[in-house]
Amino acid sequence: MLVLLIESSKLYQMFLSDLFVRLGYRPVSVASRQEALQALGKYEFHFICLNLSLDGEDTMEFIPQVRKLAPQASLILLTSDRAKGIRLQAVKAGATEVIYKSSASHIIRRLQVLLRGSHNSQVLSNSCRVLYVEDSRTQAAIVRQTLEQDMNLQVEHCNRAETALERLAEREYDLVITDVLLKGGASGLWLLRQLRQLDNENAQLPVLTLTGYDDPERRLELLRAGTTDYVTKPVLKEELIIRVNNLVSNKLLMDKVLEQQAQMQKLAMRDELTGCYNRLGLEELADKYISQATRQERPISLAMVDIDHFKRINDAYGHDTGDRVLRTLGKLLRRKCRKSDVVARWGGEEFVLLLPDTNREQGRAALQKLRKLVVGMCAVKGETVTASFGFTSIEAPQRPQLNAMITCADQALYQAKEEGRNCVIYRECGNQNPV
Ligand code: GH3
Ligand code: MG
Ligand code: MG
Ligand code: MG
Repeated sequence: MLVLLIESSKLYQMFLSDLFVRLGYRPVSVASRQEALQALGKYEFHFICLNLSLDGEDTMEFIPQVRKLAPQASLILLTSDRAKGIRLQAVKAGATEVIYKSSASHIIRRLQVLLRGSHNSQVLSNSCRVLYVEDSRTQAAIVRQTLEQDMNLQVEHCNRAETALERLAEREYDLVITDVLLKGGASGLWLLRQLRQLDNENAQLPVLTLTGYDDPERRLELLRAGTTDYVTKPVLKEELIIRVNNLVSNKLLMDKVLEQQAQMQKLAMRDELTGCYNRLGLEELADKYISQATRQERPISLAMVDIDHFKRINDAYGHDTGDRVLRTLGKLLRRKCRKSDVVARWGGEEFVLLLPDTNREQGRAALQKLRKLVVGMCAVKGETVTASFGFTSIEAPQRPQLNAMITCADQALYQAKEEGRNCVIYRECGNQNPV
């Protein structure tokens, strides 16, 4: 994020510039009004620091010009003038806040608060969990205090990288903070490398490393190993807060995006009219269930269900009534099947049921039960609606395949229609003769 520093004093400019860099911002320093206006025309700034004594001119008049060019930015006036009414005057002119140039720590503290208020206003909930690896008890106590008290985060602390890796396998975290040098065991760098090599979501977990070395070689080594960010020791509290805030906020945002993606995928897998899975959904889930059945050598059955004389219902009572029957049947199938069963609308008035852990006998019993329920529950204006069922089952050592099972169940369904409808027919997969 860009920060504009409008400051004529070289010393202050250096101090502020260095501070913002440490806080994770990109400062642009200018020394005059003209340069400031040029920069404002070129870039969009999130934060602007303006020194009142700029050029010895009347800065109060300059504030509205800056405000006009950066209506969204936080505009901070830095001043050593303690005269009464300055703050009010500045805010009226368009400034967001005024900071008095007293001590450096005062400026840092005030800026910190304002920066948090400007765009990092997201309050991290205490359900965010941080895994913190640190061998020094004193250092651990200080950092924990900041994370827990100031940031409202849940912190789990451990001394060793090996322990951290075990914890990561057991629970979910939103951030890992690790010291680099850890006495009597593997280093934070080792932990970082292990983490990035995992083949689960933890490989993408944000990691903040705390390092005692501030030389470029070490920093590059950490970055190459995959650290998301780092803080050099001694840890500046304000810096830690901002970096942790950024990392956790990004993680939460990414979680939200992934959740929305999953939600959209879920919607894409559903049939709008009946709420059952559509073909895409069936294929996705069948993949999972079929490989599971193969791996565990468990039986699996697949049924094709088709409403009898559905055309007549449409013709006699209209398409809307036909739709209502489809919805009722979809709901009935979903309610009466097991949770692990997949109920999908194959198209028109045909449904596919994928029944994991179900052999031929169990399949027949379940489908007969469903057939009777359809007779009892799906009536239109007093007229009974029935459905025909064709199904097939696969058991080890035979390997189930979705397409082959569908073809086979469809043949069995055709047979059911031939035999007078409202019945359940089995056909062995790969065998042309019905049993
Ligand atoms: P059978 O017992 O042999 O299955 O006879 P059927 O009339 O059920 O079979 P057919 O395949 O001849 O007709 C299916 C009908 O289903 C024709 C089509 O208009 C209707 N249909 C397909 N999709 C929908 C839908 O989404 N809503 C409604 N209301 N009708 C649909
Ligand atoms: Mg250490
Ligand atoms: Mg049909
Ligand atoms: Mg039909």
